[in-house]
Amino acid sequence: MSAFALERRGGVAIVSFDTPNEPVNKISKAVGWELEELLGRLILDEPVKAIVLRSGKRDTFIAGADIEEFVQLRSVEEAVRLSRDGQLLMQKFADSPKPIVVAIHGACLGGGLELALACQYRVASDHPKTQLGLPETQLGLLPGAGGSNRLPRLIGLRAALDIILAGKSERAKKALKIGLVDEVVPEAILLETAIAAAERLARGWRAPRPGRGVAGVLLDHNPIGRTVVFRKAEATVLQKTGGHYPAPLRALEVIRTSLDRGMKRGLEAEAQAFGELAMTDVSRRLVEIFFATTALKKDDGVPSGSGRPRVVRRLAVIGSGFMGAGIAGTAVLNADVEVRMKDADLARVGKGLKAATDILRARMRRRRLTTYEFTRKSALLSGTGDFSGFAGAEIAIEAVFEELSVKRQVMAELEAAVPTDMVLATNTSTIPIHDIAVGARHPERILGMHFFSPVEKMPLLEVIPTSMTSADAIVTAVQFGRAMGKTVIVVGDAPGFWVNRILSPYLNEAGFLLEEGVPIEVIDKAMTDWGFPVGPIALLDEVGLDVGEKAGKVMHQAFGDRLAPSKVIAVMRGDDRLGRKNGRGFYFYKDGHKTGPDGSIFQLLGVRPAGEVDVARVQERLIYAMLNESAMAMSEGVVRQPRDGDIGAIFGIGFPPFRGGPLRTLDAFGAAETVAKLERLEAAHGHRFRVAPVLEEMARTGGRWYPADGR
Ligand code: T1G
Repeated sequence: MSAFALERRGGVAIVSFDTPNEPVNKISKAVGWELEELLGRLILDEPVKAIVLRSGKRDTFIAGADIEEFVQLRSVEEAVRLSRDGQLLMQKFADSPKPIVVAIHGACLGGGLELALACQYRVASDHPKTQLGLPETQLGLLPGAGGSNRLPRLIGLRAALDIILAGKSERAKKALKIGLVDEVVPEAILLETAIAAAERLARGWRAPRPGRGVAGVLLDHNPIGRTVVFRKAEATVLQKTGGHYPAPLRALEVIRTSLDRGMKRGLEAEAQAFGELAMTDVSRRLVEIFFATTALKKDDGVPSGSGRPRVVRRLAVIGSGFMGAGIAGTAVLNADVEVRMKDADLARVGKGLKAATDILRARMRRRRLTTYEFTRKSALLSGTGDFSGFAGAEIAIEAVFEELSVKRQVMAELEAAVPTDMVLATNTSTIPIHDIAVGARHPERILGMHFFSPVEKMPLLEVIPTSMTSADAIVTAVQFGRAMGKTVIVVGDAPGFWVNRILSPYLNEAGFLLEEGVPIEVIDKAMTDWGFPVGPIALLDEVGLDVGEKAGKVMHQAFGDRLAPSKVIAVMRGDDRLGRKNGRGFYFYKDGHKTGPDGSIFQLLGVRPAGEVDVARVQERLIYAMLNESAMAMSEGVVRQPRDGDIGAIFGIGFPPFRGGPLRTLDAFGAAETVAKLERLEAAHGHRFRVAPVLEEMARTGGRWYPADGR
């Protein structure tokens, strides 16, 4: 069945792209051939004077080339061929003797935008779902169907680099401003506007192109200015990626070749670079992450059909502190639900409401929220000093002090105040949910929702059911977490759940290294060099040394001496150091910004800072502490499959995406090699490095966490 339907309006042929049985339009090889054949027919069809290309899908235009086809590529040559074919298809659109107008509503990404760039005129709807972008670098690739060559020519070098290097999308209004689209109209008149433009173009009218501006002439359109731009862009890429991601650097090379040596050479360079990048392990890991996160969007954590979700229209939040306000603001921002916040006294409620509103205000300042949306969403927030207004909520989330007795009391008060079918969620970072649910009259509706701080920025949510939680409650919490914009993993009700479980030995090891006098910046740089966004010491300051101390105690109590924390945090707490939150931690802070390591902690610890440090050994101890714990937690069923463990680590603690997560890293290292390394570490540093039994088993049997073909 064809992906394209044809309708005629006078001299305008309207082509509707609607891949049958697919939720989104993708440009696969087959679709590309069909599109090329259709275009050829329309060009020869004398009555047709112009063409409009639109999507038949409700909220997506074209999601790009078919990523499924990349994972089947087996050689650079094959991948180069795929890119060349894409370029040739787009060139036919660019060379069309009849004007082609694209009517864009919804996601217009990757090859979809490259197709739009090859057309003569672009009209977009002003709907929030209309996003235009080239996300290829997020897959370890670069725009390989002409986009790396066409975009800089259309919108200028600097604007093009912004879009291609970060792989980000722009909403229609911004796209209009930078010249990526020619018109932005409400969806209701999108098609008519595109048809009118097609008719004008057929009569010889040409769209006015925005001026280049002084900066454009000085920087984008002259070789010396371009050198300055490329040098700055390369430095920024290296600073952001630590050199671990080749795609943005290759994109810079290709764009430079294209602008300095012409489009023909530029397209050759684009196809070659695409081909080489498609064969890199980095791209394979990033494509795996794409498919894993997409699969998680459909995984409610219970056997399909076994849970009936409640549609959440109102959220109740107990505790209006940092986390409670973050949860409230994020729920209003992304899930667009009413939120009622409660705290012991109205002054705290007022502070919480302000903090939640500030999350909306920050988005408005960055033009990711209109003033109207800000006002409307702010009105969804309300506060109370009692339980008034809670009865109308479908779900309540408590985010009170991380203390078992306090959480138990809140749950008891909640149960007494709200209907028995309301889902009651507790935001706790380590305390087992079944301990909090002790004594509950309806434990079937109680579960954990562990958000990460800051809530509005961190993408992961752990949903933690107890053995008594109902499937309805689980599905309701998972789908609401997703509506809040989170990637949700359902994890087992064991201390630390998944993320804090694998983080615990890693942070402990960082403390032991400090006790040996290894400088703070050496430890943190060792791990940022390995690919983490921040090092373990900086992470402790961010999370808060009080939180770290509490979590450390819970994990030590639960897992015994193997997870006994170093004495460092206790010493820091003794010196009233909380980290960023009180401006005194392992680092100095000025105006809320980290300024540098505070070496005075070594006097507190009574150790001399070490001179020479073997950084590779520092990396080994920290990495293997986390990998070993990951294997152990996996074997205990803390997460249901390696995919969830890897996504949880990447989205929860910034585990380097180019490595694919701790389980993919264990597969890359190999079980036998990992066991040997851990045995050496145990001999040197004690039983905390004792090999997880599952790894010994895998070393014997050659076992892996993922099938050898990588999927
Ligand atoms: N290829 C293959 N499958 C895709 C796909 C794609 N480009 N986009 C989506 N899908 C599948 C997805 O796996 C899921 O499958 C279903 O569609 C619904 O997706 C040559 C080389 C468009 C914003 O990176 O960002 O073009 O699980 O649940 O929430 O230069 O999908 O149902 O079987 O995410 O409404 C660049 C990726 C490709 C965009 C829609 N394009 N897609 O979100 O639906 S590389 C992308 C998305 C490229 C060229 C280069 C999102 C979406 P299943 P979904 P959604």
